[in-house]
Amino acid sequence: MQTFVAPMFSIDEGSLPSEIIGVSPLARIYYGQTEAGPRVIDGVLELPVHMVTDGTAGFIETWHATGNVTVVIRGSVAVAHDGQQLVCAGFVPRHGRWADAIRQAYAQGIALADELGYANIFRMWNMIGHINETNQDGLEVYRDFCVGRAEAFDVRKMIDGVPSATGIGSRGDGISFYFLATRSGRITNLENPNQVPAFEYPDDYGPRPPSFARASTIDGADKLFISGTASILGHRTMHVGNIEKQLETTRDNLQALLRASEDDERGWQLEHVKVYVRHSRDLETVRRFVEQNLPTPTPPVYMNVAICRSDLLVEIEGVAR
Ligand code: 3EB
Repeated sequence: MQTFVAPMFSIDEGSLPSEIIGVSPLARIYYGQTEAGPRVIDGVLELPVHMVTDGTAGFIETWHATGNVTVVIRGSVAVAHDGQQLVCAGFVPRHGRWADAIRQAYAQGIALADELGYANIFRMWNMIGHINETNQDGLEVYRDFCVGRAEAFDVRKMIDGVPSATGIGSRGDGISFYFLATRSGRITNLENPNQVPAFEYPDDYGPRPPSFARASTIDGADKLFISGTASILGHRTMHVGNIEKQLETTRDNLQALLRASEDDERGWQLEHVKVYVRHSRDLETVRRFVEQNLPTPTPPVYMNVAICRSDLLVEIEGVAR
């Protein structure tokens, strides 16, 4: 019988992180100043994502393995797995239209994860260059991306829902993504009672709604993975142009998710947050607010990037335990 071990990660600024003794990591995501396809260096899956500018420090997000790691590359995606958990990383270079290329890359990753026996995809990150610009048909790049991702998830949605996610601007030109899956842990998704589920947004926000859940837990794992969360109530952006108010609504939405678990006794506590800020002039305000309102045992990381809706000024994701 397999026991499930919670996915563990660490964040290290600048230098290489210390690894868990004796086990090489599952994957390293380099949050830095370049973007490229997934690569394997010394047997470790790496994905460089362009999320950092001069004003903010880069960091390496390491996903720790629980046993021997196998890496498989197929087409534009690569996966690393250890018998219990899997990381899939992909990169799609700039296109005039995105949907087909995104559907193909995602479908390839999902198929590979399925084949290897990691059917439970519970968390994904999508870092999208030129996210608020339009494609060659005049459709916003984010909306174009959402079409391809939705098509790739169409088959799976009927089985076990969509994963929690971040869909955010990058400083690059292409679209970088990675997702996490488990072999044995059953996934439970949570929604925020104050927000329309993203996969049910009306078509004012694009031809296909964004395919993601607000938060996910995994049976046996002591973690709550919270999606990118912003100043949205119902399906509408609140407090356009007001960073302080957007921060308050974002905090309230995060807190609603920490309380949304049916397991009332549980009492989730935020362990780590990643913070995305549209305008560099808001960085200090955001830092102060996050320190006072969303304290975590590990320091938050801040990125100055665009956000999927052009009226959103800030977005915050988290992991709780
Ligand atoms: C929102 O709540 C804000 O497309 O994967 C947050 C998290 C957002 C993930 C995604 C988008 C995504 O709709 C935007």
